[in-house]
Amino acid sequence: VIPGWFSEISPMWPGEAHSLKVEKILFQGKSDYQDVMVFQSATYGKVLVLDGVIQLTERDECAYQEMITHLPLCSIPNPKKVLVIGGGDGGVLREVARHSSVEHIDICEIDKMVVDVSKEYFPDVAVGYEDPRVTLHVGDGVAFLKAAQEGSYDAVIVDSSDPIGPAQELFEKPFFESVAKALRPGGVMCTQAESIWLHMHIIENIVANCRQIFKGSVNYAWTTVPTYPSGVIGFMVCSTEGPEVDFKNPINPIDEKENQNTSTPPLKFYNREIHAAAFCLPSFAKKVIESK
Ligand code: AAT
Repeated sequence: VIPGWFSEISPMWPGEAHSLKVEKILFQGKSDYQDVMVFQSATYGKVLVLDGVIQLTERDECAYQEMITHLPLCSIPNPKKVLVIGGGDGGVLREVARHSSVEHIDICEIDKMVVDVSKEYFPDVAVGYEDPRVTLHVGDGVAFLKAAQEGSYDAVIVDSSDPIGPAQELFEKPFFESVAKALRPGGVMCTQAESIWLHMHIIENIVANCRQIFKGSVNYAWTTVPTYPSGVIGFMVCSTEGPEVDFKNPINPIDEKENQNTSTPPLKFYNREIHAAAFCLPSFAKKVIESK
């Protein structure tokens, strides 16, 4: 550990730890679920850390939040009802709100402290909560989905932390079953699905489960996020049986209508080309994912 630097050490990426130089620690607390910390970094703006793991930095959050949201929402016509699991910082809400067809956004975040801290330290991210279409539910995403009305959502976005801690069940088969149930026919799910460099065993397991559960289409996509372990993160992008969804050819582009909501700054990362490219996999990952 280098004095004055934050190092992200976890058994989920043994033998390596990305470090950021700390200018100032702004918040440190312990919620019912996890340790919560915010610090000012020298080069990535403010950083939100849960249980020692980086959740977002001001500089690169756009890559993750835009991709996890627009990969599913730009792939279906007129999404109206959207559910976000996790994502207490509000960044995914900010992105969902860009879609003018959306009428209602539920978010179920387990940890109220994440919501409060984000509103205080990350106003450009938590701005998502200001949209009148948003309803916040504080609770466990697993329980929320079990109780959700069948077939009621066009899209479910699972912006979840890693499977050590409160998010563990969000990577398990029963959870994916309740996501599929809560979606309308031809509805879409996009879920945080870790790194092809570090977690092929976790990815294999998610893909195998999703192939059994999602009878529409099952895909893995990925993007670069410099402050996530290995610098990349992936998404499981699936649809239920019903109207076919071709994720690789987005039919609901956002590029042209991005400035509709003038209180939100324009997209920084997502565009049509990067959407299609996100589904191209390196050979080693392609082999494993296609064999499942
Ligand atoms: N958008 C920032 C990126 C995240 S945040 C993940 C959120 O999921 C956290 O706010 C956490 O409190 C919440 N969460 C964890 N478990 C649950 C649960 N069971 N139900 C509801 N919300 C939950 C993800 C960062 C990925 C990091 C990659 N290394």
